[in-house]
Amino acid sequence: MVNTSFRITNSLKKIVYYSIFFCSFQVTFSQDTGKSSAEIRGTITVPKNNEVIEDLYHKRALNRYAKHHGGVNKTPKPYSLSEQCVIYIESAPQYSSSSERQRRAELDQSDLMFRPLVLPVLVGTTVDFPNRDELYHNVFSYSSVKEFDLGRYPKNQVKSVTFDKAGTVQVFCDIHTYMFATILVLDNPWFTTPSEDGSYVLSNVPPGTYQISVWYLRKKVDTKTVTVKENQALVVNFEL
Ligand SMILES: [Cu+2]
Repeated sequence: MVNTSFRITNSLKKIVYYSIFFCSFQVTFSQDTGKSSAEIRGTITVPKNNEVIEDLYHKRALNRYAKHHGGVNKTPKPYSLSEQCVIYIESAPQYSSSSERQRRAELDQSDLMFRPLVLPVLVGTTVDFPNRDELYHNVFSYSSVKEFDLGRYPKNQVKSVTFDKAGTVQVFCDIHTYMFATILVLDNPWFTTPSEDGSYVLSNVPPGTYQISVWYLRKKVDTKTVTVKENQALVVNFEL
């Protein structure tokens, strides 16, 4: 009898120990990966008139060299909202380097335009700049975050740049002066682009108080201070 009750007590102890072990393991694991059930979601409403894009199309159509190469006879595919807009947290606590964010991205040159118009990347990302046009492009930036000049290169050639410092990089083409794009090099993985209906979700955000910003076309257009709690789905809408 004594033996049996001893065995039961011992088994109970083991269960308690293992439970504590697994619980603490899960908490540690969840903190290490930056995983949290909190999220920030909402809708971004953009103005109907898009003067920046209209101006780009207009200047592109006037380009003599492009005309000569048949570049402007083709109507370019309009930019989707996800190619024009980025939502991101300005600065966030430490996150695990095992973040699922890709460290490779692409800024396309096609139909005499860069695609997307704004490209968000995590610091350390290498961006490929493929030329998909029947003519030469010359991608460059004088940005203090990363200065580069890729020189002239023809169709199907790809040149790459690694962005190892956070900040804003304005990208241009030396041949087609109206071509522009922005690379947002961000120091944390909590950024996203909206769907066509303007909705967005920032998932697995650690609880805390943040500045959340919206970049639209050529500049940062809004910043809000928000506090998100554990297990909360915080709604933050933007009207630009
Ligand atoms: Cu060009």
